[in-house]
Amino acid sequence: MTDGYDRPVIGIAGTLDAPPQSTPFSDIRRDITNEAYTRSIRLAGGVPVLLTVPCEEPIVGIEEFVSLCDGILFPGGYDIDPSYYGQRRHELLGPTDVVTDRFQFALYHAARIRRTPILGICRGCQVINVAQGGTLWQDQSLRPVEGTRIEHRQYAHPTEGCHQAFLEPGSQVASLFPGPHLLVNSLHHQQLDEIGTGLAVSARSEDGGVEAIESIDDGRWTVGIQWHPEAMMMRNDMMLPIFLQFVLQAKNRGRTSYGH
Ligand SMILES: [Mn+2]
Repeated sequence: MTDGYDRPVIGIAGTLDAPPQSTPFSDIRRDITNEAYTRSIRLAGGVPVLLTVPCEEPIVGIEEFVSLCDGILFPGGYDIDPSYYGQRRHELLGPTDVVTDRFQFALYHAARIRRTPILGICRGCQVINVAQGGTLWQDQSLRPVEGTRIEHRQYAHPTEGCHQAFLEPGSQVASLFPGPHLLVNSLHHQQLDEIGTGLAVSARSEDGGVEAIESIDDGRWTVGIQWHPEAMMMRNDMMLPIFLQFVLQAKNRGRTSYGH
């Protein structure tokens, strides 16, 4: 048998979500991910596992989760409670869930201490920025734009590119792609505002919105993508380099760095 059982284990941070209409357990939420994330990780050579949201307080088991994983993915989801970045709730804020927030921030900080490679997508990109001390525009309409504003809520065609992301030369994200810009999908109503400590912007949209961030010079591979590469992967492999690099980083720097 040629299988060496050496595929990196990629933990996907869980999300508590409303149960479907069909279930009799109507008061019991589901702890979810979706097949676009798991399929993208598998196509890149990783083994995805769901890290379920602890509901007790104080939460336990975070260290065990991080020990199990070579890399951790923070997926799309609901808005982050703005108290995490020192703001009151704006009327345009969407639904939030404090239990998921509490878990994901604890998981993020534990993973950073362990130097575990981190990929954040959409809300996950926002989790990275807020965890590093950055802030968000609670709705895209609140961000001042010079010139033509792009509609970033393109929910009708979730797997299709709809606007360009201009890649910052020399950035890790730019190094994954051959050209200076990428056509990306856009399914977000919030945007990054102030960028957190130790992070740099690695892509912007035509209207100046932040579309990707990454950690700088601290030896940790932490990348946030505001678009949804996993959903675009349902259509073609254009976004595969993001997942290949994440899984490679996980393989090289995951559990082997235990104790550093
Ligand atoms: Mn966008």
